[in-house]
Amino acid sequence: MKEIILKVTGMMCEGCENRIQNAVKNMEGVETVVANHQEGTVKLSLNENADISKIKEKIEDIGFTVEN
Ligand SMILES: [Cu+2]
Repeated sequence: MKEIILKVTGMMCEGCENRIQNAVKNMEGVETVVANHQEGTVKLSLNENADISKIKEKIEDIGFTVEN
């Protein structure tokens, strides 16, 4: 298992955190996802089935910007 911290801009509140968490939590290979709008981070625990680029795309598709 791998821990990844994405820098994500555009989150303003808990609603934004929930939007990201709900969009990502059932994706292939995602064990846990915790978004924090104050830090501007999305912390992911991923197993070997995860495709990080797809996860980033998903976050961008719903209106946020992934910086790393
Ligand atoms: Cu919000």
